[in-house]
Amino acid sequence: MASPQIPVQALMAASDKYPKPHDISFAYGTAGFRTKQVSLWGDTLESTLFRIGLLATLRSKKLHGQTIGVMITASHNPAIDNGAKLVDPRGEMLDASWEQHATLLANAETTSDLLKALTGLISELKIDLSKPSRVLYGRDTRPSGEPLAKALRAGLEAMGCDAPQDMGIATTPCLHYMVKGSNLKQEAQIKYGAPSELGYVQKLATAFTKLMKGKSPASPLIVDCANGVGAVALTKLAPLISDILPIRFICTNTSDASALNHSCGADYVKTNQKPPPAALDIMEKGQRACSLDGDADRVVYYYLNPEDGKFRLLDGDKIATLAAGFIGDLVKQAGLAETLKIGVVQTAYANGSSTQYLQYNGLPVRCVPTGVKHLHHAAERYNIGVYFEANGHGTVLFSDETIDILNAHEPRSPAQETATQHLLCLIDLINQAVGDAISDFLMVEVILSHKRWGPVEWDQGYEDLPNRLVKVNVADRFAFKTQDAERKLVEPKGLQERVDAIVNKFEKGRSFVRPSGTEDCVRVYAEASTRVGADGESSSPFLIRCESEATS
Ligand code: 16G
Ligand code: MG
Repeated sequence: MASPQIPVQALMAASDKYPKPHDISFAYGTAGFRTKQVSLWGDTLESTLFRIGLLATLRSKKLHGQTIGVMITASHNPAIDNGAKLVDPRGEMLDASWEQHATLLANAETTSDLLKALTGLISELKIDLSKPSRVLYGRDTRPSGEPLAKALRAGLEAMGCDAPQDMGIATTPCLHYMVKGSNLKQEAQIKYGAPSELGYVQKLATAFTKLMKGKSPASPLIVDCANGVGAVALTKLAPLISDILPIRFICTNTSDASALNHSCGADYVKTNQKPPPAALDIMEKGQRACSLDGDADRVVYYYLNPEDGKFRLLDGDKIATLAAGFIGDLVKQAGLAETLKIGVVQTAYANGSSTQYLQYNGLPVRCVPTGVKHLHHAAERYNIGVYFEANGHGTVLFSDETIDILNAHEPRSPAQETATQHLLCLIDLINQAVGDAISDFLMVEVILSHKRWGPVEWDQGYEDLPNRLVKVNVADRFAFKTQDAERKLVEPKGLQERVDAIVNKFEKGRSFVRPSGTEDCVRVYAEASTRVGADGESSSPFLIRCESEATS
């Protein structure tokens, strides 16, 4: 029997409705495709979403009908931006080798170019079109999400996707969770939880309740939802845990499209090093607050110092050290310190003090390039891999082997038994597919409650080195090539030596330059033991140039 062919006529007719804008070229980068839309209601990315629909169907067929995910979001970016990324069957980011296929399809100028590119891919990748295909898709609260989802659906239909499933408005981590769950065999799925939004909420609430058993209820936590989808997700979860964790929500306005990430959210807090105005209005000294980003996959904590009222940030590095320390102690208490090895994965942005603190506490630390996929893959190599970017993306991964070891473990004492049970509950509480702001803040709350710590005690582990991150507009960011997990520039030639010459003059000085993966600029990070050092000597032509360009 001849193998099925591309449904050419239907595909051409559908593709003509989504012409590619001629003046834009698209690139599948660190966070998938991302651009500014013409208006809040979109359209720049419609042709791209149509083509993602085609590619997601092909990816599913290539993987014998396993569910592939598509998330429509521009995360912490302004409301007028939007984006989309593909999610692979285990709930992880799209395999890097397929990123170029996505870019290729997105940039085909005409319908016939698109058809040619598709035919080429199908034969090069040996895709059997008779295989089934399943694609699950969701979007954040941006108004452009709806037309973009429609374009995606047209692409799925044109390629003959058997089972397109629309989650509607969803958080990025919930979509990752569902993709992972959908691809599990029945028995594993029963343990994992139902691959639905409700299944996820119940799984988190149950694990959180078990871990908080016997602990006194936490004091109220302020949660800034960035006026985004986190607010929607939390309306379902919060009532289930309100007895043990009272939450004061702020920035929950999802009906005003332009409010998203505006003067709120994790990126605002991390970049400006201050609380959102809405939090400042209600924060008491010493009270815990946290901010999610626009698609709820990133979280940072902060508080006002009880002594002087000054803002103190507890970022991804602080979350990583808190989690690694707590989980490390549980592993020891369970009697498994010799069996289960913990590792921490960071990027060059991790504050030098956090790295030193982890190493001092005997935890191996690895540095990888920026972007969740790099951290995730590196963390998978440990029994328990803790990974966080300083900006608040991150999670803790427990390998399959670790889960088996914990399930089979025969504790020799009640203390060992309790610690083992806590570890097993943490696996349910912590999203195993990707970092989730909500699951992460629940984890933080559990740890603080077990340790009877407030934010001050948590913060005492180490003091961040003063640091500075600036954005520099350059003619060609692709001229900047890095190595050693982005910590060294190899091109333009001679620039790294100039950076080193300045850095060497300062105690604990460290600086790196890397091209952004999401914006047309390069980023320059510097830290030193003093604020003056991190900002750079006044005679430093390099840093002065960076700063003036960044502020212009
Ligand atoms: C994307 C990445 C994030 C990274 C950021 C860096 C994912 C899901 N997101 O948002 O991890 O920190 O890019 O941006 O991977 P930059 O390359 O513009 O500095
Ligand atoms: Mg995000």
